[in-house]
Amino acid sequence: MSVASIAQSLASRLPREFILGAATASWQIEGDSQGRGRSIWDDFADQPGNIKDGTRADPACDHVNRVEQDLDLLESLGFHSYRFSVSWPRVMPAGMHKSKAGFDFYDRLIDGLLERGLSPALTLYHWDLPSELQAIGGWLNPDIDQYFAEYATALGEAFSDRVERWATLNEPWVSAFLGYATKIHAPGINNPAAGLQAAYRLMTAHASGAAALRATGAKNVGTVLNLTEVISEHPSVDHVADYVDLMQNRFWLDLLGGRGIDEKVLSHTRDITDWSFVSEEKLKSISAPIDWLGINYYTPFRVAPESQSSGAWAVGQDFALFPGTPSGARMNPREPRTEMGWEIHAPSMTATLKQTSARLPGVPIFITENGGAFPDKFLDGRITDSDRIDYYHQHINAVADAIDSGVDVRGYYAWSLMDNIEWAEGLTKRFGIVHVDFETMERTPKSSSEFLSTLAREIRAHLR
Ligand code: PNW
Repeated sequence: MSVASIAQSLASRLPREFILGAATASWQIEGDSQGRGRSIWDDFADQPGNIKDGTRADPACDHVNRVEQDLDLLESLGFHSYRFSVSWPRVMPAGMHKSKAGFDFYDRLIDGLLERGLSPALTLYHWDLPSELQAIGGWLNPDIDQYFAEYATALGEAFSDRVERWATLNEPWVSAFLGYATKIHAPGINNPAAGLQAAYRLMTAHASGAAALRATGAKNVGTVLNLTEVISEHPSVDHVADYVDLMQNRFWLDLLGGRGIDEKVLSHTRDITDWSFVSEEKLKSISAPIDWLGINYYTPFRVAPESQSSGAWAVGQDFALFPGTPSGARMNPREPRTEMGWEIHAPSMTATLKQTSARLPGVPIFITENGGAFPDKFLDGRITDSDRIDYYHQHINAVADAIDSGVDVRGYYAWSLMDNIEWAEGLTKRFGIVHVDFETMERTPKSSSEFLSTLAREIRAHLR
């Protein structure tokens, strides 16, 4: 089948009003660190060894200086929506004072999207915390939810008339456990107790931020979690897989669903923390209804007995990221895998969608990220990334399967619009559907962008 006919048959499986888009995040693409305040990722990147290839904040994709060109690119691809994040230190350097230049930049971006027929989907926090807020404890500071609410108010006042959909946080699991429980990400703290406290405080900030946004008139307020199916590879490790599922998935959905913190989390982490920082009042605030939930899905987690593990390496697949995990097991991804070491297994995306809609019923879901890093090669000036097209094909089909079984999935965003700084992996992993030459900053659409572009047009075309 040709790529166009694959896109056509996929489109026929999706609702007519289904939203197809592409996603990015501020620190990964913007550059122009001189035009804003500092963030924890600038500080983290300055320390040799933290980012694999020594990549720092500049120039990234030089997006701030090339925003018109990037907007034209989004328009030419025919996407319905664009998911981006605001750099907190760009609009409020030091986390506190508003910067006119910072607001002007996002004004231009949002207006540029609307002029081109794309709906803006804005994430408030995709990991670039102002350094000054880290200096007072970052996500461990008991007042961090108030700072976040002030930031949310400022954004809501500026943009609530034009932003279609708001997300408070991106993947609090990553912020808490890669940033605080281990030192894979900024701020690089490496303390399991801190990880658990950060997880809770991030969610209190979600609550105060969502309320602050609503007070400015913002509509469609939700949040984004990275959820996945956790598969036990042997009955002897079922209890380990259950705990990983608890920390990866249920912990967050329980908080949002008003079920508090599971007894099993408390008992397994008893030697790490006493959770005395939790307040009933704040737990209640976290359970305020959200208008939508974003799921970032990439790969399943397979849990195998230590003795049966292949020892395969994969980014983020380590039990240190799940404080309190019982011993005796390992994460054990199967083939085929992407450059991140992440197993490609689309049925787990369907399973994740079904499981999530059962755990948080009645909340519309968007896939806010999905995609893969592959070893792209130029041939005669083109990148024919068939492996990435296959990945998108399989996973968007998996979304259609979930819709068929009754899950309310409203849209899907490809990660990512363009190659960018893949956090601690630096520029060594390319997730883009558009190639970026990091010397010349030239953008070259890959074949996968043509596939998604055809799909975006076909979804609307079967209206007629
Ligand atoms: C997500 N892990 O990050 C982020 O939202 C994106 O900014 C990022 O580029 C994308 O996925 C690809 O990595 C993650 O280690 C980073 O489990 C690491 C993990 C999960 C998600």
